Amino acid sequence: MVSYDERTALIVVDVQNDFADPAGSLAVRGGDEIVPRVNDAIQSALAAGATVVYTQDWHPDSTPHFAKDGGIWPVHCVAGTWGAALFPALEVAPGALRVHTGTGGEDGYSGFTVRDPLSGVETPTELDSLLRARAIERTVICGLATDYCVRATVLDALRLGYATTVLGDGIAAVDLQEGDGERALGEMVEAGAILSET
Ligand code: VGL
Ligand code: ZN
Repeated sequence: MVSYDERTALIVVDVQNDFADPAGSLAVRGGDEIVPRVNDAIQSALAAGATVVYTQDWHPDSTPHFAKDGGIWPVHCVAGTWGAALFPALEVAPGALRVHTGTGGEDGYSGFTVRDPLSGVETPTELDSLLRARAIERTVICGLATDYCVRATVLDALRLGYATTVLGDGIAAVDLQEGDGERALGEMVEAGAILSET
């Protein structure tokens, strides 16, 4: 059971149709099943005056992130399309904070940074400054997918100095290789994340 306060931000990572809906182009197995737990977390966070931020993978039509353009992924979360929209069963407060990643065709998985696909140079998104402006000291992270965007966001949060909890019942993995999700969780815990249930 995780408790929230005004110095905590709940970061809901990429709970978008292409990942969460079984008909999505990069549907994560069990991606829709985490949503009730994520909604519970959102309710608890809001009730305690915590900040809630939603990240959204937000790609142009062509990006080296996609297999058709030299990357590894099917086309997904193209800006403004159904696949990029937040999954309808997810509770989103009016005026909720959203951070879009990959908007300039960048690669990378973290809500905090994007990576130039050619040079590998990483640049920050607005997420860290948004949290600092609210004097946030701790993050609680859930969403999709455990082995990509959740992993990268958790590792960046720790690197940036946030005490960080990952919600074990609020995440689901792509598992391109069997066990990727479990390995990613191990890495997060090794790096200092606390693994907890909603
Ligand atoms: C993600 C694969 C490709 C994620 C994003 O949100 O975890 N995974 N793009
Ligand atoms: Zn993506």
